[in-house]
Amino acid sequence: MRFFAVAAALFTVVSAETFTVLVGENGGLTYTPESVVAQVGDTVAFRFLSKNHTVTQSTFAKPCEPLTTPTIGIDSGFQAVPAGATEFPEWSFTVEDDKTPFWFFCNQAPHCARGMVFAVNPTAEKTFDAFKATAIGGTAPAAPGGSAPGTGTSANPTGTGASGSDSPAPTNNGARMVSGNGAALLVTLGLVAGLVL
Ligand SMILES: *[C@@H]1O[C@H](CO)[C@@H](O)[C@H](O)[C@H]1NC(C)=O
Ligand SMILES: [Cu+2]
Repeated sequence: MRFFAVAAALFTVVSAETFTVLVGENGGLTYTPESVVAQVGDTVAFRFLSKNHTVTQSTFAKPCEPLTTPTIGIDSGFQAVPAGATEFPEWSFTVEDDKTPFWFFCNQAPHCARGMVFAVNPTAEKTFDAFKATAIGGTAPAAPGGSAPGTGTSANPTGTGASGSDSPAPTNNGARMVSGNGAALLVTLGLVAGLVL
C-alpha cells in the first residue's frame, strides 16, 4: 500500500510538464504558442523576449480586462526587455485545476486588441479562437495608465533578465505566489480556479 502511494507520487512529479511560452518573439505582439493543454501539476513558463509585455489573467467574456472578481487574477506585471538584451525575464505558474479554462492577455494597450491573448485549456464551448475574436473585436481594452488594479507595477521592469529579485506580490486570494529560486516567479493557480468561469 505504502509502496504504491510513494510510487504514484513519484510518477506525478516525473510526469509534470513545463510548457515554455515565448512572449514577443521576433518583436511581435504574440505568445508562442497561443494556448496550451495542461494537466494539474504542469508549469506554464513565460519568457519575455522583447518590448514591454505582461501576462495578465482575464475572463472569456472580457479578454482585455484584468480579472478582479471574485478574486484578483494573477499577473506577471510589466516585463520590459531592452533592445539587444541577452537575458530575458521569466515568469511562471503551476496549473492546479485542469477542468477549468484560464484566460490571459497582455495589459500593454493596445496589444490585447491586436490579438495578444493566451489560454490554458480552452474548451469546445469556449474556444481560443472565440476568445481572441472577442479581444480583437475590441470591447474597451485594458487599463488606462497601465497599472492593473491590485497588481502594482512590476517590481523589476528594468530588464535585469532572469534575476527578477522581487515578485510584484499581487493580492490574490486564491493564488499563491512564491519567489522562484532567484529566477522566475512561480505562481500557483489555486482555489481561484473553481470560482472563475
Ligand atoms: C512598461 O509599460 C508600462 C505601462 O505602459 C510603463 O508604465 C512602464 O514604464 C514601461 N516600462 C519601461 C521600462 O518602459
Ligand atoms: Cu504586449
